[in-house]
Amino acid sequence: MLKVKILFVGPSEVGKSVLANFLSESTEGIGSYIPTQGVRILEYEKPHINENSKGTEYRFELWDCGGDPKFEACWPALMKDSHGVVIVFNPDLPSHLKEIETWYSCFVQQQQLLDSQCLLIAHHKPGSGGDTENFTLPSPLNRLHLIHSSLEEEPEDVRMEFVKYLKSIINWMNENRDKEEMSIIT
Ligand SMILES: Nc1nc2c(ncn2[C@@H]2O[C@H](COP(=O)(O)OP(=O)(O)OP(=O)(O)O)[C@@H](O)[C@H]2O)c(=O)[nH]1
Ligand SMILES: [Mg+2]
Repeated sequence: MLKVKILFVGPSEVGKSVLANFLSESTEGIGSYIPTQGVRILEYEKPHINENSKGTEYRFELWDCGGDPKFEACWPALMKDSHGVVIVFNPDLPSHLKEIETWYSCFVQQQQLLDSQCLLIAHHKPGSGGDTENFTLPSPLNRLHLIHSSLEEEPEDVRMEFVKYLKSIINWMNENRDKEEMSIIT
């Protein structure tokens, strides 16, 4: 059983916990805002992702991190051995475009993860402004895979895109393992 560790990071109150609950099929509903203290670790069982030719099984952990800068001291511990980073932001707030650059730099670049291991989610809370799909991300964020999430309108789109992302992470892990095996026998 291989553990796959995926971090959810980004500014506070954007909906990281709501999304992580939804994607991990937690029964917790959406209530009033409770800031995440440090981190919550959610187990995510997704049996049909586990099918691959080698019969390897995967256990996913979603690490839902608190966005408050006061937890910065915990970040190095959270980042350790992570396989993927999901950055969630609010597309209605122009300041977030700048802010997510910092999250990207700290959690992806400084950790030397590949851009393909990072997923950007523009999370639309209900009742938010309509014209928010037309923003442009500054470089280097424009190289990243960006998806929009709207749990009230298109919940299954988000789920499908997230599963695609997890599959790409697993493919990458498998390739790495194959390379390691090759380097041992050659
Ligand atoms: N109805 C609805 N409310 C949402 C949605 N996303 C976020 N909210 C509201 O926004 C609040 C904050 O969302 P959280 O998921 O707790 O925010 P967070 O990013 O985890 O915040 P921190 O833990 O402080 O970093 C929630 O308590 C909800 O009230 C959504 O898709 N639908
Ligand atoms: Mg939270």
